Amino acid sequence: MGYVEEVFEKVKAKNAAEPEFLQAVEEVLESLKPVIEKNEEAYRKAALLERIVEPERQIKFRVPWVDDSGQVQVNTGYRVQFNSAIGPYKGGLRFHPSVYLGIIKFLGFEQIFKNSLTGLPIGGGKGGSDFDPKGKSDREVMAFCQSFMTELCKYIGKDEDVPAGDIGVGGREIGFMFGQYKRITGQYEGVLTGKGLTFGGSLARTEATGYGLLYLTEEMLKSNAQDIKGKTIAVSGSGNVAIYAIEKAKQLGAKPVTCSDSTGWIYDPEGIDVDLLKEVKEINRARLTEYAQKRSSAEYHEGKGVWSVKVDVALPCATQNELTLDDAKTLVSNGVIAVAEGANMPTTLDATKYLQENKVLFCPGKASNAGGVATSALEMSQNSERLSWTFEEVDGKLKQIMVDIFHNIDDAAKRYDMEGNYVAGANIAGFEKVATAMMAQGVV
Ligand code: NDP
Ligand code: 2IT
Repeated sequence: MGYVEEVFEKVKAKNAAEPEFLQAVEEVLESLKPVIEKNEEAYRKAALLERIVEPERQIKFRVPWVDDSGQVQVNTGYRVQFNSAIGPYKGGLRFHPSVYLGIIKFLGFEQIFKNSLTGLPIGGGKGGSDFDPKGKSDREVMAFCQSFMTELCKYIGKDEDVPAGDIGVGGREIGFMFGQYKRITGQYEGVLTGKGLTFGGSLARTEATGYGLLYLTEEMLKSNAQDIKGKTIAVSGSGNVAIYAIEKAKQLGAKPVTCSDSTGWIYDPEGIDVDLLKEVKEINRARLTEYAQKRSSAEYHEGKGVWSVKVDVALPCATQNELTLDDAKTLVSNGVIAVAEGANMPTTLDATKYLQENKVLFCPGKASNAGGVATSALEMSQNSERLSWTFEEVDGKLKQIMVDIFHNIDDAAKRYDMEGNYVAGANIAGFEKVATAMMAQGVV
């Protein structure tokens, strides 16, 4: 058995109850085989792969809080500090009832390679809780966030670990957590990103993941003799990533025709009305049925279905494993030319393989959704120099970072004779920098 297989067997035995983590590790290790084979003896001796799949630190804690009826509620909080070889731990916090250690570990593991691809000095981490912000009052969300931060603040800091948002964590939650961190520690520092613009947030951070996804998709299409302009696009999700993906797609002359939430989906053949979507989701925190009520061109469907629409490009922007093999078959039979992941690991492994075999351009999330964390790192730079850059300056840097990421992963795939395999390219390019740093830093 080769070194890569040996390590994966150990990971499976040790993390058997964490299928999402195993899925993320399997995809990365599979891609790294040709890289490892070139230098197998040194990597094996240094136990490089065993170290890269083992988080440096995992923190799990109780989060008690009082609901509006006076009842005490208890949730579980997590922070997985996965790898600090190239910078302080960086990665979002997810508040969703499905959160358990395996989800946080998969996200933290992906974050190592994603953050490396940005070219910026940030290590990999992720955290969150099984708390469900849906249907909670602002006071309940504040009570939860304050209790969560009361424990988390012991383990984070501007040069140590800098969390941000993810599913269920947006500007409101980051504001409450920042306030509590400052109150407990007395430090006014850039310990979180995605902050409000009046207290150290960066212009364009809200838009960054969705905009970045489109900048990369545009570049991927261009380098394959295609133009984003005029393309019909299916987007899933209707949260932070989806909304700004739809907005930028329209600005680039494409036509996004779908979006979804956990209860249903919209098909709007005239193109999604992004102002209405923002009103429904960002202001009213309502369901997509409200979008359909206010827009005569829109059809609302219960359940899943965005991938059944005939489109040129598909952008999954909701959650993990939302695009399955059956969905991939439908997309291919409808003539899709490109799929780029806005969410983390939204495409199952068999669906990814099917798309690649059928010559669909496929970009994995660790490359195509890296614009969010890249702009978080730009927020950290602005906080360090106590300055705020203009929207144009941040957006310009974001665009350049996404174009560079595409060419970097494209080149890495070519170097290993896998031209067009952007999954392999992203894993290899992300790994190379982290591996070099880990080898140089000795046994830590
Ligand atoms: P939001 O909470 O803003 O939006 C999430 C969207 O996905 C909502 O429309 C939500 O619907 C839907 N969704 C979430 N979970 C499920 C589920 N289990 N089944 C069906 N639909 C679901 O999160 P973001 O937009 O920030 O995140 C979306 C994805 O992008 C995640 O995978 C995240 O990890 C990834 N990501 C986010 C970045 C960021 O900067 N925010 C950066 C890079 C990646 P509903 O409201 O009904 O639950
Ligand atoms: O998955 C991700 O990259 C994020 N949720 C953003 C992380 C960040 O630190 O901005």
